[in-house]
Amino acid sequence: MVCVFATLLYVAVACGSTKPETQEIEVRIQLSSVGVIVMDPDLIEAKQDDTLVLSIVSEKEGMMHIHGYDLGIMVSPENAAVFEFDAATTGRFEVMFHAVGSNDSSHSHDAHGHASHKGSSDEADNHTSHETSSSGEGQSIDQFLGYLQVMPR
Ligand SMILES: [Cu+2]
Repeated sequence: MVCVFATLLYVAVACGSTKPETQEIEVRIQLSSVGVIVMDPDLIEAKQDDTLVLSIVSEKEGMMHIHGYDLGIMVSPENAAVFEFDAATTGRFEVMFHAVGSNDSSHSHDAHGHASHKGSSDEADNHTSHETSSSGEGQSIDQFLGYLQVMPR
């Protein structure tokens, strides 16, 4: 009987030490000397149900995209992006970088503001969604950065 209690106690302690944690990870997205976009670290590791807080500094403007989770984080050289999410699903997920073209996006945003002021809201919505889906044109690059790996707890 004493032995059973001891075992239960041990299990309880073991469980307590593996409860979900918050992991703060600094991620750098850089242009390497050969013009390839790399992520440091190239493997982001977590345990299931951990909360990940990624601070992302990027030398290039674009979207860091975690496939599987389908999370997109806009990153740019001007601002460090902080992105928080729960690693609820286990597995190994590709992290990609989708660069935005070198076209003047701030200008077209101003134009949108004007258009939505004048037109109906329906019209503005259509226009916006079209703009988003056309991001694959010409300049954009899709670059493999690394993996997010979430281990079972
Ligand atoms: Cu993607």
